[in-house]
Amino acid sequence: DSSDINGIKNYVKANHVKPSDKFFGAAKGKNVILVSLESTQSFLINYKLHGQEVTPFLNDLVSKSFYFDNFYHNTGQGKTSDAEFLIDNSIYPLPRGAVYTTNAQNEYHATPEILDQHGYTSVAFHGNHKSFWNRDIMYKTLGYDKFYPEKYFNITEDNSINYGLKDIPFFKQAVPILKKVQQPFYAKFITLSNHFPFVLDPEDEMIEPANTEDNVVNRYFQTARYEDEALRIFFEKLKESDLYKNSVIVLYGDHYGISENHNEAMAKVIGVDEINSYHHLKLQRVPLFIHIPGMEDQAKVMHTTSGEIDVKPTILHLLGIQTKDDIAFGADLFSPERPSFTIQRDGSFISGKYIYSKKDSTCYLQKTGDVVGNKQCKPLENKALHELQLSDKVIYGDLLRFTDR
Ligand code: GP9
Ligand code: MN
Repeated sequence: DSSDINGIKNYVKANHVKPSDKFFGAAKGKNVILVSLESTQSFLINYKLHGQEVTPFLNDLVSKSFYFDNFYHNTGQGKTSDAEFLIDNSIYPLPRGAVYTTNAQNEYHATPEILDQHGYTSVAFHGNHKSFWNRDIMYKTLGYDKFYPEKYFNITEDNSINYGLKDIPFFKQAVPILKKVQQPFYAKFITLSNHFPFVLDPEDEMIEPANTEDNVVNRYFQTARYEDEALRIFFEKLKESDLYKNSVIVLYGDHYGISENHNEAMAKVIGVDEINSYHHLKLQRVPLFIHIPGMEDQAKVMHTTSGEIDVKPTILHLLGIQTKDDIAFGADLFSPERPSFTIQRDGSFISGKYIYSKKDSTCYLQKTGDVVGNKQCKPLENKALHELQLSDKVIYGDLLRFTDR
């Protein structure tokens, strides 16, 4: 009932980290362009296959952005939609099922709703059917003003594959629509081409497949290479207008692309004998870029252990919006006070010092992968479970009904 919200408020307040003086408001009034990178894992960044870069555009972007190399997805069965939920709410998705489909009628206090009070328009673009993951319903709940799904694009047999429109025509067709959106805006782009089973038309292949025994893994590099080219074109199109310099561009990998079923090939890819639960958790890293045109000279690789849960307060603080009364479980990525810590949906965690696998109850040193006694991980394991429980309560009890705007 409504009294449950008080315990949660207290927990969130106690864990709130104060924004960095330097970054608070650094992008005040700018547009936010958010790009969900389908199935994109961090090991691709700066990876060389057959002597070639798999993500040349993103590799170059590292040197012009705040790039987070210990950033993890926190998703569950709701995959892309769970990542979207985390990014907009800083609340964990559910232990089973997809919050986008099971709890789309709840009360939320998502970034689009908050930004609405600051004069922003929020839109989302995606080259698949509007009802996939119940997006058409959930986007209204979260405060998106307009959703541009499949029917707003010219989709043909030639320019689509797998789940829908290919990423290059997606960005090419979306930018002219974006140009007409009232500024300042919060605009989300959900890519699609790098999706299992990672199929491409021959004319879109820009790198040879890898040569492990596993064709899924082999093709993954090719669809990721194609996605990278689509991003290059997207930036080029943005730069043709004022949109580029008036925006902050946030790119994030939504979740893993290569599941545990492919561990044998992945061991070869990352150069280990066998993937244990330590390697598995490290493979849950996804790239996060925060690119702020005009601030390229301050570009930096940020090593803080973090996750999708942390993006909402980070964006709001960059825009100069306080979040101390928000029910949010993440912490500003630029705050010098933030703890190096993130949680996996199964209760595993990664901290600056330890990695704990819930699946086989093993505590590792984060840096070396050496196994240490479980009691060293216990306090943070308890914190992870407690935080997940509180977050689940918010959703199952629809508790944001009892908070004020
Ligand atoms: C579907 C796309 C893929 O529209 O976002 O979703 P996923 O299967 O990755 O959750
Ligand atoms: Mn996805």
